[in-house]
Amino acid sequence: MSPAIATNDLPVTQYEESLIPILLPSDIYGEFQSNRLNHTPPLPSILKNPFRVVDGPATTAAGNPNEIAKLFPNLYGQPSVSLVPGHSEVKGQSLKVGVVFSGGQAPGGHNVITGIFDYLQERARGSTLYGFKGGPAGIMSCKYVKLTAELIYPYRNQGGFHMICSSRDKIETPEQLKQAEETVKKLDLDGLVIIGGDDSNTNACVLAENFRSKNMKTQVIGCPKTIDGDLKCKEVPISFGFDTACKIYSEMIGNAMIDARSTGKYYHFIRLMGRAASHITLECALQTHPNIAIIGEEVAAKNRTMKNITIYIADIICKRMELGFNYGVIILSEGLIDFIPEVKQLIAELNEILAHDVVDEAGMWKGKLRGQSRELFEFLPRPIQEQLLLERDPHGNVQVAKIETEKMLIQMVETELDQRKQRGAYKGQFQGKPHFFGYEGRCGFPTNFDANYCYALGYVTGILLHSGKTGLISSVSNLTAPVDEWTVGGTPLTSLMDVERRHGKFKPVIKKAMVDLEGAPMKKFASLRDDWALKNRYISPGPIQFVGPFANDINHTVMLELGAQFLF
Ligand code: FBP
Repeated sequence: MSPAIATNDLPVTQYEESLIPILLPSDIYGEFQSNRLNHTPPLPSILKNPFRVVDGPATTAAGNPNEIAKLFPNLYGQPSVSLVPGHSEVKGQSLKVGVVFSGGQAPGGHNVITGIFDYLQERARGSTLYGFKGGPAGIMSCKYVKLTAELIYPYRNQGGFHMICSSRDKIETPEQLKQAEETVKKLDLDGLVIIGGDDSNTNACVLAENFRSKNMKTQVIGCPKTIDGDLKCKEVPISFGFDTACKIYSEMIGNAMIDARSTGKYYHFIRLMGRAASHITLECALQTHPNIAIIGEEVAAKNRTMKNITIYIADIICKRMELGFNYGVIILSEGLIDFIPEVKQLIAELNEILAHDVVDEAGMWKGKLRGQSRELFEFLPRPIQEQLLLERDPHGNVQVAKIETEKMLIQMVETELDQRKQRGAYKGQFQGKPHFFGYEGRCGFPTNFDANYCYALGYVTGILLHSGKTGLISSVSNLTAPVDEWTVGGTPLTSLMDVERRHGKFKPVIKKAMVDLEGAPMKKFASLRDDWALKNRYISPGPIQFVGPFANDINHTVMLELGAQFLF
């Protein structure tokens, strides 16, 4: 293995010498990082040949259409668009475009930017692409960098969002909207691209509506980003980053399985990222076959209490003990806590209290909790109480990444097993090992799928802007087919919207796509989980492959949801 090389020494294969990247002198790339720069994402054939942008039928909203129509009078009802072979009416005029990362990282984000950049270079010569620094705050404070070929080059096919960084700021108040208007006017922007999750794309829609209501020329296009996989609809089969994050977590779960089996004495309780929906947990279960995977949506649908979940886990541990297995692997999503009906109720009450009251040690605020919620709050271990009271994120969400549900479950299972032991119903030695696999999965090298998907998303974003569209999220579908056959277009953001209670008020939000309990991935899991619980059917998928026979494999969720034939 050759030593890490300075980026100034990066091999320049497909770029001219003058495009050698400019990074900080301290930035060095290892052999693999440099090698990934050479991956050239293939484009779907529709994007390589002459195409036309065609409108589909008018759309409505995901929920409360009347409210959404009132809130977005200039955008509501817009048709989806798709690209079909034909002669383009789009003129090759140059564009000024700004792009921003919003929210948590998701592998592939840099390729969205390179896709937009390459489109502008190839089809809208003379265009300028600006990157807003530090997320939406960069739009409001007009902090930007002009994205050139030199600057973009070292980020091709690399993980992270560090080319321009990100944040969770919301552009919402009249003052913030005004600041955004001033920025787009100052830079004379034709287009603004928001690469984000459900909350960020809600923001994109608010901005698009605001600009259009003021007859401003700036169009706004969103891109579906989030490892959580909960920003999707018929035309947007998955958000980018999900594929990579699940493969990284699955490798780590597989390793924990081998550890459990080797030592024969630990139960690994692994909490996985996924703030609300349990798509990541479900996908990782399908990839690795743990003894238990707790799917939040099912817990809510079946009205499971914390006690029920504890007993379910303890029962399996006891049965495994009888079979001679004093070890196992249990996975759960970080959003689980918010699905347990009694905790959900407590969180809803705490949200209202945090929005309107002073929450201090004196504890007067606790008087506002209803009886059952107060009892539950007092019952929870002190660290969990404190974690539930942490400040909400700027979009009003509980910061579930900071709530150590895995530790709470270990404590509860331990107590349950101790009681069983006293009754002679359990003879094992339970040792729970808590893990949280979160941030480390959000910043890895994008899989070939995410690298290619993101590049296509970026490219189609350029097309949507060039053809005068606004208030759309770019979409790339038919993802189980070879890249050549992928289809592309744009979906109105208003068609994904509903109204929800946030920060103690009703707000328009993109409706999260939760795990469908009747969907193919869940059905597959439900049909296999009893077998996985007692027998060791562990699969250790190993690290992500970038070349070789499995390099282009797609995650189970997308394959199953799109109806592809799939062998386990
Ligand atoms: P996005 O929805 O913004 O993509 O973020 C998803 C996520 O990674 C969640 O899985 C996690 O709960 C959260 O971000 C963590 O947020 P933060 O980065 O603010 O700690």
